[in-house]
Amino acid sequence: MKDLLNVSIESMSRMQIVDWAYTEELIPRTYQEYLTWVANKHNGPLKYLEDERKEKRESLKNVFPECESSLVFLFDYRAAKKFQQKNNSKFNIASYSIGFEDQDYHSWIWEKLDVIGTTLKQLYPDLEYKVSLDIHPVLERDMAYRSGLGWFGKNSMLISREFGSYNLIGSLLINRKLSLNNKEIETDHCGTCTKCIDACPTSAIHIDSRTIETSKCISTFTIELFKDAGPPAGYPTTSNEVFGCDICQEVCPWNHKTLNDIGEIQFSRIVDFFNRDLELVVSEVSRMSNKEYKTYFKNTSMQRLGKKGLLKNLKYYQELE
Ligand code: B12
Ligand code: SF4
Ligand code: SF4
Repeated sequence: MKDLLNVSIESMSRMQIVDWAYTEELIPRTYQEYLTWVANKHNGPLKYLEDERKEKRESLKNVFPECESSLVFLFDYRAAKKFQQKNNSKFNIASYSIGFEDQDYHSWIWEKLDVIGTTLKQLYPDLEYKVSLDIHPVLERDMAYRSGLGWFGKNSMLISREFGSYNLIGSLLINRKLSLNNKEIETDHCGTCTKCIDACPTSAIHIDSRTIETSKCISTFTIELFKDAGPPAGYPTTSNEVFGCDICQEVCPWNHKTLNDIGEIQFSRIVDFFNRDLELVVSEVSRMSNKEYKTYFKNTSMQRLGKKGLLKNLKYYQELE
């Protein structure tokens, strides 16, 4: 197993994996906190977090009955953030959306996890695995936490001491135990800092519970809501968020030093698209048919939002002009 992982380290960095860990804990350490969050209605419009899938999040066995252990990986998009900081775009989009060659991260990361799973199967012919990445009822930040990859920041992001929070979490649920050691659980390193809470334009962060009130979060409004039910107070922003929001990560000291350590991506078609005057962006999106929009943004994170959803977000900046 160790040999396989040594061989894989090089290919892991090509997969933008900056850290990974192993855990045999199948039950989230913060399931009760999640239940409290739902009881307080902080899931807002995201109903899938309160329906019958709520109980499923109590154990990985509910998602993959044979599960005995899991490998949890952090997929890095710091190079995208660095690129955006250097090439000040007129409109801001979440860095993850350009961090994987402009591709929707679900397909990009899924493919990489599948490669790792297939490689593991060569070593253990009886091994079965299931990829866990957003779509299953799994508390993924908790998986990363209980495997020792980081702590829950006050902004609710999983933060790694070495790599910050500009990373996505993807896991393999495995039907057997592997002879691997656990990392130690990371302790809290937020201390008395409140930068993320002070910077959030819509006051979406609850300081006591380290959770987000989803209905106030710009990320919900700009990515998850396709119809316009009105934006949270504080949107539109002075920094022009039109798809997702990274503000509570941008101000986090744990993301500052770690950005110095890396290079940047060279190009992003999506950033180019949004680096124009508002009028031009709106007229180009408006003249596309729905089909043309889907073709233009095919395999990117913007595809799911759709033409209507994007125009809904842009409308609030038009109203400012
Ligand atoms: C729903 C969802 C959202 C919602 C709600 C976010 C939220 N904070 O709950 C919205 C649409 C707002 C959202 C936004 C974003 N998301 Co999101 N989202 C999810 C999703 C699908 C489920 C999260 C969930 O279950 N939330 C319920 C809350 C209660 O759980 P939680 O956030 O994990 O919080 C835990 C801790 O806060 C802890 N806890 C609670 N109380 C307390 C108290 C104390 C004292 C302590 C120590 C801990 C603690 O328990 C909770 C349960 O485990 C996950 C993928 C997944 N399946 O897990 C991605 C995920 C969390 N999102 C992710 C990302 C990248 C984002 C954005 C950065 C995207 C963007 N740029 O716009 C923003 C960040 C906003 C933010 N600050 O959280 C990543 C986070 C990676 C990381 N390093 O943390 C995930 C893991 C996706 C992935 N595969 O990588 N997201
Ligand atoms: S993602 Fe933006 S709106 Fe949501 S909590 Fe963070 S700063 Fe606030
Ligand atoms: S900005 Fe400060 S309080 Fe917020 S997550 Fe980062 S270290 Fe923690």
